[in-house]
Amino acid sequence: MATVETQKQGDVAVIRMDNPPVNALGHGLRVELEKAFDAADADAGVKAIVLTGSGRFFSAGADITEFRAPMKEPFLPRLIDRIEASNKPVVAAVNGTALGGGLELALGCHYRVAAKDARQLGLPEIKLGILPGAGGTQRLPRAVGVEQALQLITTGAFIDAAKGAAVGLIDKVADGDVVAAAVAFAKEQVGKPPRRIGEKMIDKASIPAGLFEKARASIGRHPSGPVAPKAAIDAIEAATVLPLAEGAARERQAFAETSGSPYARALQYAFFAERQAANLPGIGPDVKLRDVKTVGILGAGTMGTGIGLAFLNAGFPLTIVETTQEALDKGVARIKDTLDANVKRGRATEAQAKERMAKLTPSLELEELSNSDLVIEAVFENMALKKEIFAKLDRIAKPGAIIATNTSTLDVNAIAAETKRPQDVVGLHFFSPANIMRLLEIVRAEKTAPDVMATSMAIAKKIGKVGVQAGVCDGFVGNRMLAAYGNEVQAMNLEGAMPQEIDGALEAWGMAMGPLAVGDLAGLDVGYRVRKERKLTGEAAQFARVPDKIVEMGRLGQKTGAGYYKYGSDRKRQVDPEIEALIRAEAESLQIKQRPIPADEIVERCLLRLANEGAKILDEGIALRASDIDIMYLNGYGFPAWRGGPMWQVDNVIGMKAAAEKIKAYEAKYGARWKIAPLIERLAAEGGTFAALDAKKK
Ligand code: T1G
Ligand code: NAD
Repeated sequence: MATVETQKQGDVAVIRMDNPPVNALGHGLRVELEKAFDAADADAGVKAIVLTGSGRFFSAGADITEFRAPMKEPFLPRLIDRIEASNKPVVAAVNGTALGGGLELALGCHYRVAAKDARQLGLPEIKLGILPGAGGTQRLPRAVGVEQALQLITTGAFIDAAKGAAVGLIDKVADGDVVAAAVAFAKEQVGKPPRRIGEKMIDKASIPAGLFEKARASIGRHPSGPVAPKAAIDAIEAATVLPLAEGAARERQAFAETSGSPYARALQYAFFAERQAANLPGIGPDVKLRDVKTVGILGAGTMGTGIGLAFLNAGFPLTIVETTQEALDKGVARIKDTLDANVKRGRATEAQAKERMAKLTPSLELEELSNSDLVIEAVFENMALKKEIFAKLDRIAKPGAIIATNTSTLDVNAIAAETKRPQDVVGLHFFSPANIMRLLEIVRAEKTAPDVMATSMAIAKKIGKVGVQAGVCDGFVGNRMLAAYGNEVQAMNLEGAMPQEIDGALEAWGMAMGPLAVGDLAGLDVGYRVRKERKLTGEAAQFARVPDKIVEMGRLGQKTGAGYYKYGSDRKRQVDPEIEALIRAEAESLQIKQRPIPADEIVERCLLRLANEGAKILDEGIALRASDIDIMYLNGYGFPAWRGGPMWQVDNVIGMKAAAEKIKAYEAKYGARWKIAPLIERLAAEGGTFAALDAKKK
């Protein structure tokens, strides 16, 4: 329940917001805030006002859950205008996170004093497909300058108190108690005319020529989609030519327009879906987590080194084990190079890189992992090898250690059965590059203990990953759907759509990278090894002929300079007529009559194959929620967040009924690979949705 408490310190009224968990500025809090300010303004004994939050939050902004219903008075913009209009100096004591409407509230105060450890200051509305709607696009450029405001608002990036002070957002950084510092600061302002940011007119001479044109031109493939970034730039430009009231009216209009867009709805769905993914039925906060302080990794190849970096960057001591000195040195060098590159890119300091490297212990001895609290195996994708290793780890690893496999497709139950402690075994399926990709598919085997699942979820958060539970089946959730998606791509290849047309259509639709270019990036040999393990037959074997031939030509993708595309030294992809000729020859040998395939058909077939397979996975209980599947695709497979995910697309864009009809039509045309998922058939008949199904599980 939202509460606002006012406590007088001499002639300063300290107003404290308390609305757990993040002091979201919901209706209840706004009502209490207005009352508190009215009372403080009316109290003759009050000469100044300090506004602060509670715990680690000043305020995380507007209450996103209220976006689905008409907003109720007092509206946040008007409440902030009212605070700025106060004739008594108002100082925000920014005790911690101040985001979105929370920072806009602080900007409505006449001064801002921040706690030294306040690290999350920003206007991240763009990540929700909207723009700041309570004066942020008008007051921030007045406070920090137009360029800085443009950068902060169009990226949604967070800055800390020190940076805030450097750019003029924060007036004072408090070493000790921030409220005490703010009260002292407020006392110094008594009797002086309040400094109202909103009244300041921006000096046009301070705006570099062509700034807004450049900003519009660089929007390109913004992760928030095509609408919100432009609206934000337009609103900030309005601040440079209009007084606050008119600029704020433009902002509110743009806010209303962007809020209604499907992209904003998709991004807000993704916000909550990501948090929902961490909730595992039957595993409550009462489940005690295992204490994981040290980590060991087996295999220092593509994945082992990426996973290692993710843990080193999060401060974990790491032991990494290889079979040969050469492989070990190569892995350690890759880790060091990446740490150094992060320093060059300003993502880490020299000291941090040194500290992380110092926490790395390379070894050729498996026994070195006997003290690790968590051991992650990332060796070749070969069942016999993994079984042999888990049998050894069972003897070596300490009691209570979590033993994880990074396999991308193999049966984790069978791997766990090689140990006498299957309850300690889990699949921790990272995505390449593992130090970058946010998704961590946490594969729950039949005997995986609840505390191992809960601990794995907590570790995911600690290393900056989004943990999502998956059950055991071939390819788990993500790669099983990827196989269906890839199968349809190969079918369209043979039907006449060339790699650049398929990748082009999906990238224009918003995918970070088309599926064939992704294959070249990850290495076509990974898929080749998986197909050989699977011993494909029938249509699937036919469709695999092109990718198999490409690999057998030694074209493994970027790492060999050629795959579906050719790659120059700039790693830019080039269409290769040799591949086109190979695909056409294969089609001819399979008597497949080729035709041009329109881009929207390419996109639709990929989406529906993904969602159809996702629905089967959901029905089998391999995934807990449709929203989990979407979160996997947004964080592991380059699916644009502003498109919500394949399941969200069926619910909100294609429609369940239309999806069922289209899938049946494709089944009639192409056969069994398009067999409709019983769940889609059922939901279409009942007028149901995946979202309604998920809601039933809450
Ligand atoms: N509204 C409603 N609920 C929120 C919320 C918000 N703004 N922020 C967080 N929650 C819930 C969240 O769903 C979770 O719930 C719990 O709080 C803890 O969050 C006019 C219109 C602040 C960095 O974009 O980025 O202001 O799962 O698990 O990892 O211009 O939450 O426990 O039930 O994420 O410590 C702009 C969104 C809003 C910030 C904390 N604000 N929040 O991260 O905890 S739009 C934002 C975050 C706006 C104005 C516009 C993060 C966080 P549950 P958590 P965390
Ligand atoms: P890789 O070939 O790059 O690296 C494997 C490493 O394991 C090699 O350096 C090898 O020397 C080492 N190794 C082999 N046997 C070993 C042993 N007994 N002890 C210690 N080290 C040993 O392969 P990768 O791409 O890193 O794949 C590793 C695992 O991760 C596989 O199971 C793969 O399916 C999975 N995976 C790969 C990707 C990807 O995109 N590459 C993504 C997710 C998961």
